Amino acid sequence: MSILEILHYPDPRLRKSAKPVEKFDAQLREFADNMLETMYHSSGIGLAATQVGVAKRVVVIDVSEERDQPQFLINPEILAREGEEISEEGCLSVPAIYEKVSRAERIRFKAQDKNGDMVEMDAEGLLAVCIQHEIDHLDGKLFIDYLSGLKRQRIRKKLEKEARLAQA
Ligand code: GNR
Ligand code: NI
Repeated sequence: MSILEILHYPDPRLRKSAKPVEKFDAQLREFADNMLETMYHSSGIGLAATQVGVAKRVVVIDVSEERDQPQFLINPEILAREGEEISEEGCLSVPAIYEKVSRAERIRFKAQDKNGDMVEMDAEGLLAVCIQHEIDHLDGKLFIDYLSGLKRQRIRKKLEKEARLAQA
């Protein structure tokens, strides 16, 4: 297993739209396991393949307190949305920024597991927020896109400065 490098905004690779997974083979399972290890290593509750520079529709999630309930969502799709809820979001690709975002309160979604078997489920609360956040990543979208242009520009300048300092 290995820890993958997580891209930071404004890296252009975060804006790519991910392609559906077609082959459910050992390589996919190894990649998904590496994503899970990377997510736990960074103390995240979710991670999309886009964030590690891979344009495939693979998501890992674990919203449990004990960090022992991993979920692998391959080719995830939202089938229905209900209600609206505002909650504070963060993102491993937008480090140390937390802002309020409005999302559907409940969703019905489908996804394939690591073996390619289709599952259909309902989600609410933090899990629903996380799934919506991760599917956005697969479509090249970030939670800061829901903020004002001015706020987003401030965040971009801050992270660009941090990237320059890390380089020097
Ligand atoms: O770890 C994460 N926490 C989080 C908190 C509120 C809403 C969404 C998230 S997802 C984030 C990890 C991440 O960046 N996934 O893409
Ligand atoms: Ni994120």
